[in-house]
Amino acid sequence: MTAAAPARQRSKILCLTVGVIVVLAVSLGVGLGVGLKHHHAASTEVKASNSSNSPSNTTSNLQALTPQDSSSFFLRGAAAMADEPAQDRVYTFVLEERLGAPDGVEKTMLVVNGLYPGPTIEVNEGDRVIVNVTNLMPNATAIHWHGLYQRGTPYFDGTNAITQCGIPPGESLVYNFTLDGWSGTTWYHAHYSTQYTDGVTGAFIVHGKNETVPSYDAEIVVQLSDLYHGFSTDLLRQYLSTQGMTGEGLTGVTQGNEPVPDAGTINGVGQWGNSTAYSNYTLEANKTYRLRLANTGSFAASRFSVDGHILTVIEADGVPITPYEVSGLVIDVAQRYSVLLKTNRTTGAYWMRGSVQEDSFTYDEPGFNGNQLAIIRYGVDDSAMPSAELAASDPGAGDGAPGDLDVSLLVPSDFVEAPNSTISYTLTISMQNTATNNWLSFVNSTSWSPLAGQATLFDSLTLNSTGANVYDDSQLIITIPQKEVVDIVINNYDDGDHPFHLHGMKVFVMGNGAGRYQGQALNSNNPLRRDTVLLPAYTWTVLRFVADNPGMWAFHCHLSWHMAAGLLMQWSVMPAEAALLTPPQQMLDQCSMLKGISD
Ligand SMILES: *[C@@H]1O[C@H](CO)[C@@H](O)[C@H](O)[C@H]1NC(C)=O
Ligand SMILES: *[C@@H]1O[C@H](CO)[C@@H](O)[C@H](O)[C@H]1NC(C)=O
Ligand SMILES: *[C@@H]1O[C@H](CO)[C@@H](O)[C@H](O)[C@H]1NC(C)=O
Ligand SMILES: *[C@@H]1O[C@H](CO)[C@@H](O)[C@H](O)[C@H]1NC(C)=O
Ligand SMILES: *[C@@H]1O[C@H](CO)[C@@H](O)[C@H](O)[C@H]1NC(C)=O
Ligand SMILES: *[C@@H]1O[C@H](CO)[C@@H](O)[C@H](O)[C@H]1NC(C)=O
Ligand SMILES: *[C@@H]1O[C@H](CO)[C@@H](O)[C@H](O)[C@H]1NC(C)=O
Ligand SMILES: *[C@@H]1O[C@H](CO)[C@@H](O)[C@H](O)[C@H]1NC(C)=O
Ligand SMILES: *[C@@H]1O[C@H](CO)[C@@H](O)[C@H](O)[C@H]1NC(C)=O
Ligand SMILES: *[C@@H]1O[C@H](CO)[C@@H](O)[C@H](O)[C@H]1NC(C)=O
Ligand SMILES: *[C@@H]1O[C@H](CO)[C@@H](O)[C@H](O)[C@H]1NC(C)=O
Ligand SMILES: [Cu+2]
Repeated sequence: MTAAAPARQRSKILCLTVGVIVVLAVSLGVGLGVGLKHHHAASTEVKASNSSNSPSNTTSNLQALTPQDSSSFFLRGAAAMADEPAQDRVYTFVLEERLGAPDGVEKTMLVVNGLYPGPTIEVNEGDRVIVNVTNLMPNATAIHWHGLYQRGTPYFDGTNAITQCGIPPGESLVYNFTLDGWSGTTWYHAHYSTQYTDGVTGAFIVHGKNETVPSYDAEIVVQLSDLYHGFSTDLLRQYLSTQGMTGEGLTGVTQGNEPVPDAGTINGVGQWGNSTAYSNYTLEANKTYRLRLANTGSFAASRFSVDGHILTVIEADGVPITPYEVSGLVIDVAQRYSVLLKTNRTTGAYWMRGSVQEDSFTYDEPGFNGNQLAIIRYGVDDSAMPSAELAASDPGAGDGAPGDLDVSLLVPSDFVEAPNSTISYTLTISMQNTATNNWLSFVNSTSWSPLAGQATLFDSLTLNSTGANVYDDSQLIITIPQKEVVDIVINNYDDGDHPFHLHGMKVFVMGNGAGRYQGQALNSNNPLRRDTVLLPAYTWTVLRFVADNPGMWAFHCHLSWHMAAGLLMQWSVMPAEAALLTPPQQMLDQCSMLKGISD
């Protein structure tokens, strides 16, 4: 590798093809040549009168998290809510700093209503969701409702500096949107710098009017996450710096190595060191449970399994899937799956596992524990613990075990032929050290940086443009003036995997493979559709989407560190129509409040 991009200790690096090296070298040259002078720190800091910006020094003053019973993750359920008429579902969210110890180690967190994870939103398709978000944190915030279309209300997508300017400290904003054709399992999270890494996440379940999935008896939300003992903005500063994550007790760390987590959680409870607290679920024997799984983490994929039980995958990112039996499944950051679990084994207690995957780790984090556990019990006492024997056995396996999920074998159960594309754009992904010695990520040669007190949706800058343009050195925006079927051809020239998320619309996964795209055949025959797609290191992927939802839609890597380092671009879809959708005056007022405030 060149001096500009220090080699990372990943075996995958050996897979580099000569062709990719050439293109990478060219892309690095281009990237280094463009001005990076306007790259700001990753968030806009606002000093609140009674709060310090260094959370680690103020922990003693903070209130502890509100304890949360595992039973709160049981849903009311699709059947129970099926007969309820379409209605307003009203929620109050108060965001604040709290002291938590999800895995037994105390840390400063940013949470909703004192809870980690935050309260679950459970609604029917067609309902209107009204959430009054009050920000009692020292920095601004924005809440994104992951995967939802926001058709007609693009300004409620909750993406800082794109669809809103941020809710200033001490202020409130009422999000108000209707569930329009989206159903399934999703989540909400802060979309402001790396804030969600510190805890602002929660489940969002939308019961479809006519979901084509097998029947089940009850449903439970299971949120899996990696967990950092450090505060995210401290980790981010270190990650972006010249010396990188190097610190006491760490060896072999070079610039660009992402922060490695310490542990993980299952519905907010994990184990580090000698901690032995487990979230635990009492089920009934001989029933079928729908487990709605979400990886709400920031960096690591997570493998889910239940000892001794086969799982049946029936949903991916809100898309019903032809039932697919697995022993376990790896869930990439921000992706969701529903699996059916049958309580058909010998009554007892069994480990549920959320194993934090280490393949993207580039150094050894002292004390790291990726083996996160929770307990399911049926037909036994609440004090029963999983047997040592089962704990030691291969998770989810046994005679006739079907093996783990292969994402390429997922088949949507509602057959849809992908429409032919009408326009195509190629994007390249790379990460590199810059002329100013910062480690940044690039889509083509642009590294995204949020503009303080602005929202690209509210600027009419793309009204008269078409195609790709770079604004303010940091905003790569592709404008689609009228409805198109867009192909995004992505060449990932980086040595890391990136779970990319498109806001506002689902994508068809048309094809992928090693190296770069050179016209390889695509599959339009009922391809997988979802909103978050893993782009493995040194591969090409073609995604297709129907650009007919007016708004400004972020397309970005969902790893907190990569997004904060600039791995984001925007699609301005039908800007003339979007301009007619006027945000509440309150949102524009909040822009004025935040304008000019920058670190
Ligand atoms: C607020 O943002 C600043 C700048 O990124 C950061 O240093 C600080 O830790 C943040 N504070 C909180 C509580 O999020
Ligand atoms: C099971 O969960 C409850 C809270 O829901 C908790 O009080 C209890 O300690 C947990 N049991 C174990 C073995 O961790
Ligand atoms: C939202 O909550 C804040 C803080 O409690 C309150 O002041 C405000 O009136 C609420 N807004 C609405 C529209 O209810
Ligand atoms: C939500 O938006 C709808 C449609 O604009 C409006 O009629 C309704 O009054 C709003 N509700 C609240 C609580 O703001
Ligand atoms: C529900 O979906 C099934 C299977 O796709 C279909 O046969 C049926 O007509 C749908 N019903 C409604 C009311 O849409
Ligand atoms: C775990 O417990 C052992 C024995 O009490 C102790 O020596 C060790 O320091 C503890 N580990 C941690 C990480 O607290
Ligand atoms: C579950 O079903 C099996 C097979 O039908 C039966 O033998 C067993 O008694 C049932 N268990 C319970 C707790 O109902
Ligand atoms: C339990 O149900 C699964 C399907 O989820 C099935 O594959 C398995 O054979 C069943 N096991 C028993 C012991 O009936
Ligand atoms: C899509 O394109 C193919 C050939 O490229 C053509 O055969 C097919 O008819 C087109 N489909 C539609 C719906 O236009
Ligand atoms: C991004 O870069 C690639 C490779 O240089 C180029 O083919 C493509 O047109 C660029 N895309 C945009 C949107 O500028
Ligand atoms: C767009 O073009 C029209 C007509 O040329 C012009 O009047 C308008 O100011 C332009 N808008 C923007 C935002 O540039
Ligand atoms: Cu990434």
